Amino acid sequence: MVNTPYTIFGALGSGSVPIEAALTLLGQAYVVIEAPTWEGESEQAKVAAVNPLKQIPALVTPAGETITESAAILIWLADNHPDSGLAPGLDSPHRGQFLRWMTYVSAAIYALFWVRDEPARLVGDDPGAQARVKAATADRIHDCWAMMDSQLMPLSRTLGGPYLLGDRITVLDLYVTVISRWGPRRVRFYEAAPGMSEVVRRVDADPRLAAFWAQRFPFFEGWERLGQQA
Ligand SMILES: N[C@@H](CCC(=O)N[C@@H](CS)C(=O)NCC(=O)O)C(=O)O
Repeated sequence: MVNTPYTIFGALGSGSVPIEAALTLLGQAYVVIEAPTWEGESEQAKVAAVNPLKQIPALVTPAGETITESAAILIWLADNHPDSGLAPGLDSPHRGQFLRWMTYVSAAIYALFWVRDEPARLVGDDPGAQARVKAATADRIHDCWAMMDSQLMPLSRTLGGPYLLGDRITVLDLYVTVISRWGPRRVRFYEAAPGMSEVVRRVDADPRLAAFWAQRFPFFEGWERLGQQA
């Protein structure tokens, strides 16, 4: 019997990338349906059938179930491959902190991109108001990363491993690594979150993901600063 692979509605450099990275580490077959939703209605139409919000990422599992919401997808994938170590298990003393920070990245940080990517959604066509929204959300993202760094790194240091939650890479590492590449970009993230910066640089350089990053979120000269103010 041929196993149906996972199907991901996603796009280069988008919120589907940590999910694709997780599947790469898991060695699971997957196909990506490219749907860069920010490019307009025809791209949104591709994902509308599986996600009425017309957002990526959306995952269709081999059993045919659709899961949306990046944090939920990442946690689900890790939980369904418990030997992978991609999440602390239900019996782990760190499960609560894992769920806390997965949800935090999604709710406090990723959610701001709905307005950052298109400030007119909230403030209309006024360029001055749009610039203020960009600046204010950049500051908020910086502050949220700083708060996470100050709250999570003491535990991380106690655990003493190379990753946020110890010796093994988890989907939290993948999530923070990718979301921190977006505006206001890594240079501000490095200022805000010096502890987590060491970890994301390690994940950027992970040889298991080198070919994947090159394909799905390529590094190039100056990428850490690009659009820093935006
Ligand atoms: N809460 C969602 C947010 C997803 C999201 O904002 N996706 C972006 C691309 S990275 C998108 O599709 N934006 C288009 C839109 O919101 O209209 C998640 O965590 O998956």
